[in-house]
Amino acid sequence: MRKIENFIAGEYVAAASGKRFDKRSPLDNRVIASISEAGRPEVDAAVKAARGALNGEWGGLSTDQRVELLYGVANEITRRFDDFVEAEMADTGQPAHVQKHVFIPRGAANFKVFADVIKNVASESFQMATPDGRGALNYSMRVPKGVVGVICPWNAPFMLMTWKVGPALACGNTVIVKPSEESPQTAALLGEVMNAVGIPKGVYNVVHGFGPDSAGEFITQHPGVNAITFTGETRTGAAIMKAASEGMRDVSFELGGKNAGIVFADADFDAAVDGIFRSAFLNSGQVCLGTERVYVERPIFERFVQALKVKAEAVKFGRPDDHNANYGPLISQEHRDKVLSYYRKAVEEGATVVTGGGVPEMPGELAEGSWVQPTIWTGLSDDAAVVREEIFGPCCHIRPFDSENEVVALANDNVYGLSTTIWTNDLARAHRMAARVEVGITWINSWFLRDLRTPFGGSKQSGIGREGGVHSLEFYTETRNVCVKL
Ligand code: NAD
Ligand code: 6OH
Repeated sequence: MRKIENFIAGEYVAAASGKRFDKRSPLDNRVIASISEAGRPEVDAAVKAARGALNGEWGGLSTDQRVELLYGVANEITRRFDDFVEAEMADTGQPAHVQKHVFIPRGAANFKVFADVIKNVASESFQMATPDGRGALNYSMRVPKGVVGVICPWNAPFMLMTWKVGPALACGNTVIVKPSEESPQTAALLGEVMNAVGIPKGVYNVVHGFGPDSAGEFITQHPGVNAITFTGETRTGAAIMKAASEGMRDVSFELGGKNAGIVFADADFDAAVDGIFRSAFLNSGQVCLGTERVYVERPIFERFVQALKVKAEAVKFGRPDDHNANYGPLISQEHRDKVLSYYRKAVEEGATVVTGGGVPEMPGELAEGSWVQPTIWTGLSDDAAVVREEIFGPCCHIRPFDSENEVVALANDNVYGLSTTIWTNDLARAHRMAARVEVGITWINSWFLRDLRTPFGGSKQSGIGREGGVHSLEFYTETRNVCVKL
């Protein structure tokens, strides 16, 4: 069993209270780590260290020097690739191939890409006339916000955490990261990388714990934290926003979703089935961009449902490193219970269960894990809870539609607006749809294809602000104008 401590001012430290909590494996519910739970004293110490670094060596570095250090971080993550893969697999139970090909490489890229962005960003300048005829020069500079609180979820822990830490550090901030209580390991490991590369102490801090009345809330309440970036549930975002209003701290939020997948009859059928299969079931459905509502044009509806069913029934459950397996469990028993409650609710609400709806039979100790079957429903009304609320599990409801206008109305009839994936070979229709569906991110004939320079974030209750490329700079810096009388 691993012991995981907080990482403050470059040192791994246990909380003074001695409080610890357990992390259990999603595979078999065994305790795999004991984690020190930070209290207010540790959050105070982390803020102090972060402030000290800003006022010290880190704050004095040039952009080029910071960029070189961040390239170093990316390289060191790549050098320790297997350690990150192993830690993330242990926390999430998700297959090795997803960690190796998507999540951990993205962690390294998040440092490299934002180092490149900050290196290449220009600033504005204006010459102005003055009464004495000599004029003045205005120029703007980007300065860091200061100490940034980074509060993270468990579904793609390392990718989503570095997606914030990378740009925050590139912009010259210091951070206090609060990983999810369900996925503490990769954030802890990144401390070793920071020290190995020579990132000054106090730039990257990690405090472990929970949300309310624990490390998460203590960060949001701390007057020394200048801005808060958060990925997680919408109602947690609301609580954080309230806390951030004290002291007028800025927030950036990536929140929940109930994303629509839309398939037109003219789409490449096999590509659409593959795409919707991924969007509904990747990472056991625990992806904010996932599609839990699928709308399929009526002429291909039955055929589509059958084709998706075949794929859903072909998944092979097993351990992340089992080469014969390709499908993992949910993050925890608590989350499994929530997902299964929706599986029951779907039946109560009158769904036809096309496939799944329960728990797979697992051998031996795996029987104790948080496994659930990929599940497909049809036949629910548009106001069913299962069609409206985010479940965050491997499931989707499929409904037929007859026209573009109808499907736009169906897709938009939701409080969330994170992303959508639209499958069609009609180019004009694709662009019309992209303009009408109320989301932050639209994929056409693809899903989760990510260029880190592009704006990422949600509309409606799916978020506030955009991150990615120069959009991240908007959040992680203040723009200061300097006026020089000539
Ligand atoms: P969550 O909101 O329960 O927890 C996220 C983090 O917030 C955790 O670290 C938690 O400890 C902390 N937290 C909880 N209450 C807090 C409080 N009052 N103050 C401060 N911190 C608090 O979310 P989760 O269950 O970890 O993640 C799943 C959710 O995240 C889903 O809703 C999913 O859609 C969303 N998500 C969104 C995106 C996106 O980019 N939009 C990406 C991934 C996940
Ligand atoms: C949510 O589960 C996935 C979010 C993905 C990103 O934030 C990203 O940058 O690709």
